[in-house]
Amino acid sequence: MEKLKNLFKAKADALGAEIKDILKEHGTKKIGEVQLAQAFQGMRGITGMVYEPSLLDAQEGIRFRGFTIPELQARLPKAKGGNEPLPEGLFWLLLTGEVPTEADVAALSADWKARAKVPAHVFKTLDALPVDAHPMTQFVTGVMALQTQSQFAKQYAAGMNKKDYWAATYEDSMNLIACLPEIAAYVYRRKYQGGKAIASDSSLDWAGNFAHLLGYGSNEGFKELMRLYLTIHSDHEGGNVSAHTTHLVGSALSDAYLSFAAGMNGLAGPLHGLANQEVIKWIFEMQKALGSETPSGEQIAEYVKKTLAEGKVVPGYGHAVLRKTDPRFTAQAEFAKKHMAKDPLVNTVWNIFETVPPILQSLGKIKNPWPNVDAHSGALLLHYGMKEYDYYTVLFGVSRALGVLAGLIWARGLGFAIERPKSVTTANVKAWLKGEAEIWE
Ligand code: HAX
Repeated sequence: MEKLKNLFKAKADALGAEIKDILKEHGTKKIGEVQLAQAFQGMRGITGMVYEPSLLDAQEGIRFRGFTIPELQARLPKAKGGNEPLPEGLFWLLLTGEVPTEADVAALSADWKARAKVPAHVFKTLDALPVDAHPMTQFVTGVMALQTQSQFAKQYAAGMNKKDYWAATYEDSMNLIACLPEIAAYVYRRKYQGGKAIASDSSLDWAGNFAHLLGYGSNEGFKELMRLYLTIHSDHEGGNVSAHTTHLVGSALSDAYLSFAAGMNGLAGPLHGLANQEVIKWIFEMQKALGSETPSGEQIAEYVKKTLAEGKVVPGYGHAVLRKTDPRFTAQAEFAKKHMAKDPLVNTVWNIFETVPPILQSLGKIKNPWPNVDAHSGALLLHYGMKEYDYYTVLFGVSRALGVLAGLIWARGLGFAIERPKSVTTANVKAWLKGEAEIWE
């Protein structure tokens, strides 16, 4: 895959030179100011990092190198007979900013197939875990076991020139992405299918083969869903927990495996990626409590109020940056309208969408009452028979690799510094407010 590697290098050299000039002329220019509340409340709204693959607009949603999801669906190459974009094309776009040709995507697909060599010790490591360990624990353990293959770690130990960091990170990232479907599918087959692993099908694309490895190889609808799913979950700019963690850990020159595993531990939190399992769990609990598979709007409203009264969040709703319905929710709703418009669970998801936002809005404190990506994904997976909802975040994780590893290659390509923001203590803040001390900078 020399074309992609060389294209990235040319882009990184050009942007690196531009950044040097920008900083020389404008390096002291302020891009914001930090309020005390932001320091105490999750650094919301502080612009404090540069991340190349994607950008989130609070009103419009995610832009992958400037493209919306419908634009990706129209422009990226597709599988033969398919309508959804191939994630290989999305990765090419995230890494280079250029829309790849069909031939580029076919070559990348072939390259990942050739790199998909998971050593036996990774599976043995997974086998050492209790089978009931959470799938995200198993997934991250598999990634950590694969870290033995890191070229970056080996080359660094041998004395690598900093000019070569990007190339070693590129190789590690490509190898890791290539191996993730096998590791993720092994976790699924081990936990839910009695350990009967399936061999890769070399005729399939990355997402199609992942569907096949999971055991859905004869289901064309599920393969198409995987192509869309793995494309739209890939990236959401740099500040979210999984992307920022990968970036932060990578800034210490931890290799791609260590950095990605760290990001995945963040994705496994219920306020982030685990929300996709929480949504389905919450819907199932609601159906049970109400004694109905298709509760009415009034019944849903009562159950939402009960959830809030118990001091819990309504999973799948709200966002730290977005202030509108997530276009990733809309893309999944469109897919459902096309392929499963009468599915009762999908219709319940749509009823919840009608019911929840006004209730959350009425509380007055929630900044975004609209659904996010996780509100819809589980219903699509269940339609095709994937009922093991505690596995869903692993699917998200496989997809997220495409974005955060493209971001990591860029960070090493641009030679970004180790991240180290300043913290203060509340005692320091109190003394500063009384005029008795400086805020240390
Ligand atoms: N249900 C109930 N309360 C909610 C809520 C929801 N869906 N969303 C926000 N709130 C509450 C917050 O908990 C907070 O309450 P307190 O003041 O009592 O602490 C208040 O409303 C203000 O929060 P906010 O400023 O609107 O939201 P945050 O930026 O703090 O948090 C979250 C953003 C996504 C974490 C939040 O909306 C949430 O918890 N949503 C439910 C979980 C979820 O769907 N997470 C997935 C998000 C998308 C993602 O990362 N996917 O991977």
